Amino acid sequence: MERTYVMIKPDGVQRNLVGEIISRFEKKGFKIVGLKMLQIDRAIAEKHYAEHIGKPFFEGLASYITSGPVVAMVLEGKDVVAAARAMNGATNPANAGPGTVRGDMAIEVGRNVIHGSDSVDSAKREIFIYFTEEELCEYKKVLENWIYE
Ligand code: IDP
Ligand code: MG
Repeated sequence: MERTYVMIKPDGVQRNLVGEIISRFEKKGFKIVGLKMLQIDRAIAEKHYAEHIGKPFFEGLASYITSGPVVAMVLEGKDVVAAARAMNGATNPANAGPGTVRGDMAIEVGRNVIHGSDSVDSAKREIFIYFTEEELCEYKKVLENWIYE
């Protein structure tokens, strides 16, 4: 089973969207295997968004992502990396379809509520920026036979 890193950004926490967003992933059938709240500091922001350092939006992104607590989670399931990205919607909420988190809950790219890893490799890297192996839970859920054939 694949794992991905999903994070509700500070605007999502401030706007009381935590429960609704987590609920979407639960309803879909994905399993939460790691969950915590934390406040990102500058060093973690630079690590997470290393590929964007130097871009015109990076300083705005760094101050946004460090501006308040985030909710960090690891989700597990079949093809969950691509599925979570699809559920999050396009980076710019203006282009995100209805039914997606960004399409339904955000307006501007600089306040787009949620993060999801863009590949299996990114997921592995990002998960271990935020979690240790010991913080991730391996467990069975009784509904698995009703979610997977
Ligand atoms: P992603 O979050 O969909 O993977 P990326 O291109 O990796 O999108 O950008 C990371 C984050 O940086 C975005 O989610 C958004 O918060 C922010 N961002 C990206 N492009 C812009 C921009 O043009 N203006 C402001 N913020 C941006
Ligand atoms: Mg990205």
